[in-house]
Amino acid sequence: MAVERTLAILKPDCVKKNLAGEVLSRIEKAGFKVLAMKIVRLTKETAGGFYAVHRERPFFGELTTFMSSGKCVPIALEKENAVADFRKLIGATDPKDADPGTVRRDLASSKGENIVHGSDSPENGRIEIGFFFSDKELIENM
Ligand code: 3AN
Repeated sequence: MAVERTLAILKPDCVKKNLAGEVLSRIEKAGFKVLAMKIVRLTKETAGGFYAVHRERPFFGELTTFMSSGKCVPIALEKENAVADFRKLIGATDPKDADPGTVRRDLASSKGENIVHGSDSPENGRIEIGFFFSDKELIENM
């Protein structure tokens, strides 16, 4: 299996509920290598840039308001099969549909406020990591 990179974001609900450590612990226990991590407060415009593919969706305003409502923790991760394994760890978008034992099933309250983001392909993983981290930040931390 190929070594891949994926971007996790611990969302504002995760940080506000003091669950950042709990989620990071689950990520580490699942074997992901943390390449880089920071804490940021996104503006509504920056959140809109990150989620540009969802611009036409009815929940876009709700999504960008939520993502700019508090601090987030973007984390660049690396592992074999990282994209699929991370999505398995976090579970389905709606916590009601997520498998038992997943981050979203255990900790999330709704489809909108679902604790954590994970990239949906290796290509988007690289693009999304580049949204938050420079090459220098990644290389110097490897
Ligand atoms: P995922 O994050 O599981 O890949 P996507 O890409 O379908 O899910 O959606 C992006 C983000 O938009 C999700 N993380 C979720 O927070 C939000 N979202 C998706 N569907 C809805 C919805 N019906 N209402 C509110 N927010 C939503």
